[in-house]
Order: sequence, then structure tokens, then C-alpha cells
Amino acid sequence: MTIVVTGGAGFIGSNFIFHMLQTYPDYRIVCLDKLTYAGNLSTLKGVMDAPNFRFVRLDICDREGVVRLFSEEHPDAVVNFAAESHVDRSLLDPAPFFRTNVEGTRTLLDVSRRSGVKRYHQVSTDEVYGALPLVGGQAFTEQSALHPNNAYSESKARADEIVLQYAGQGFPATISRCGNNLGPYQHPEKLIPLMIVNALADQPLPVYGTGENVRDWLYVEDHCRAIDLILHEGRSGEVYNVGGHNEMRNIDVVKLICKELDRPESLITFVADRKGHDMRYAIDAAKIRNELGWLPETTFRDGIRRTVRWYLDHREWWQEIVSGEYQSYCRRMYGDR
Ligand code: NAD
Ligand code: TDX
Repeated sequence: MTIVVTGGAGFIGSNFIFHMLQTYPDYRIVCLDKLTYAGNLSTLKGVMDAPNFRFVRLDICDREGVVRLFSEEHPDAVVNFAAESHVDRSLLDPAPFFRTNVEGTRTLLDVSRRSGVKRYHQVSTDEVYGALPLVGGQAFTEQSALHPNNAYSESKARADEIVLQYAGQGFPATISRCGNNLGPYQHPEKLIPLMIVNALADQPLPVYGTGENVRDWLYVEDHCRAIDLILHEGRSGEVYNVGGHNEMRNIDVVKLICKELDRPESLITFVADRKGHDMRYAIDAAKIRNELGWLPETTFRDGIRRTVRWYLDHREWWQEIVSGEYQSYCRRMYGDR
């Protein structure tokens, strides 16, 4: 079986590649990635020389390039992780989000269908459902209406609609909608690695607003196992929510990181809130549990410990990132807010 994994030089895509190569040594994995600021080839260095792995630098919007690659590889399946994924960046400049997340998804679907791909999986997010109030409100089910509140989630919601349109026309496709992931190889622009990296440098820990916003966290390996199951056993045309009932307030996550790193909470600095900041996400994952038997294996507490340990042990990985494009992003980010 040959699987094209797009966005595999990013956080979740790379973890998925490691999971698949380890679980299915007879599969061929072809990673297609544009290597934007979020993609990092050094993340893949441990698998680069594997005989059943190939990396190709390519934009999912480049139809000719994708057609060429698919005619060489004849993939059986495609898993699409490629995306602009950071909400704060979508507030600064929405254009790349619609290009990659919407048009890129359409291009991939179209080429996949024409190339006889037997299964397409779209990696989506709980953010497409919008926000819940801090207290009350039903956790998101697959039937919840889509209410995206920023350009990132709007572009992901539109992509999901296109995937369902193709599935409705008979093309075998599935969607997973997961909550916030934590684990190795996440870009330091996101909450958990940002706080770890800043705390290690005794820099302020910028918490947006009051820090009461709630996210539903899942360890990245659990997410990868869920996608693996859906790819093999999920029903075409179906959406599967993925979550571990790990609702945490941002402020509590940041305090836990301070504790794990033995840094003072006085580093915490409350800064201006994110525009349109979603208050709370919570996922009802009963469908994937009942239909496919998926259950998370890593608790949030263990996940945070493993993640903190990983960043302590891989300073060269994130130091390279924070000394590059990230510097100009931070200037734009804090200059504009
Ligand atoms: P990421 O930003 O770490 O990685 C994205 C990858 O996609 C990068 O390697 C980048 O180079 C690549 N890419 C971007 N534009 C591309 C293009 N036009 N063509 C080819 N490659 C391109 O993202 P992530 O956090 O790993 O998220 C992966 C997917 O999972 C995304 O679709 C995201 O919406 C979804 N998701 C993420 C989370 C989370 O907590 N991080 C939660 C739920 C869903
Ligand atoms: O410096 C910060 N301070 C802060 O308080 C940052 C970067 C974030 N936050 C808050 C905003 C959110 O409430 O922490 C929470 C998490 O923020 P992010 O890590 O930016 O994630 P979020 O906006 O929740 O989106 C993430 O989860 C869903 C991913 O980036 C998306 O790709 C995924 O779809």
C-alpha cells in the first residue's frame, strides 16, 4: 500500500509518518510538503533514508506537480495534513489560509479522484464548530452545526464541505475533527511549546485575556492512531470527532508547565486578547469509540511531562526555528495587536 501524506514535515503529519512506518513496515509512505515556515526537514531526518519513504517538496496547490507525483507513485491513499494552521497568523493575513486550506484541498481531491486513489482522508479540527460558553453547552458532536469564527477555522470548514461534496459524488473520503494536540515537533508559535521555550529562557509567558479559555487536549500519538483507524476502517462520507475529554483552562496549562520546569509563575504575563478568541472547545468522541473502538491512551498530565522532556532534550531543533522566520512573525504579531 502506498500512502501520500501531505504536510508531513509539520507537527502532526511527521508524528503520523513515524507511526505508520513503525506500524506498517510493508507500506510505502510518500511525504509531500511545501516546507513553509512551519515545515522542517530536520524533523524527518530519522526516516529520510528508509527504503519505503520518499520526501518530495511540493505545494498541494501545484496541480501539475501533484499530477506528476501521483502518476509516478500511484498512491492507494492520501492523508491531507497540509495546511496553514495558526489562528494568530490567520488574523494577520488570511490569504494563504484560503489558498492552501481550501484550494489546495480541492486540487488534492480532484487529482486523487482522477488518479484512482481508493481512500482520501482530510485532517480537520474541532475549531470548525465554533465556540462553546465557559459553562454549559453540549460538547461538539459530528452533527453540531459549523460556526467558524476566524479565517483559519473558516478555511478548514470550507475544505470539509468540499471533501463531503466529493464523498457525496461517490469518491471514498473521510474527515477527522480533533482538538488541540500536544507532543514533539510542534512549532513554538503554539501555546504549549511557546510557553516551554519562553520559560526555559526566563522570558515572559504571554497569556491572552484572562487565561480562562478552555481547549480540549490530546496527545499527538493518540490522534495519529485515530487517523490510522479511520483510514483503514472508517466509513466513506463520514466525519469522526477525535478527543480525549481533557478540557483545560489555558492558565492552568501554563501553570503546569511552570511547575514541570521549576520556573516561577511570576513569569506569567496577561496580554491583549486574541480577536474573536473562541472561549471553549469540547469534543464528544463517542462515535469513533463506539464504531472503531478508539480510545486515548495518554493522559494530559503524562502528555505534558513527555512534551516538556522532549523540548528539553531537543533544544537544537527548536532553537533553529526560533532564530529564523519566527523573529519577524513575533514583531508583526506583537506590533499589530
Ligand atoms: P503545522 O503547521 O505544524 O504543519 C503544516 C505542514 O503543512 C507544514 O509542514 C507545512 O510546510 C505544510 N504546508 C503548508 N502549506 C502547504 C502547501 N500549500 N502545500 C504543501 N504543504 C504545505 O500543522 P499541524 O499542527 O501539524 O496540523 C496539521 C493538520 O492538522 C492541519 O490540517 C490542522 O488544521 C490540523 N489540526 C491541527 C491541530 C493542532 O492542534 N495542531 C488540531 C486539530 C487539527
Ligand atoms: O501565546 C499564546 N498565548 C495564549 O494565551 C498563544 C500562542 C496562545 N494562547 C491561547 C490561545 C488559545 O486559547 O492558548 C490557546 C491555544 O492556542 P494555540 O496553541 O494557538 O491553539 P488554538 O488557537 O487553540 O488552535 C490549535 O488547535 C486547533 C491549532 O493551532 C489548530 O491548528 C487546531 O486546529
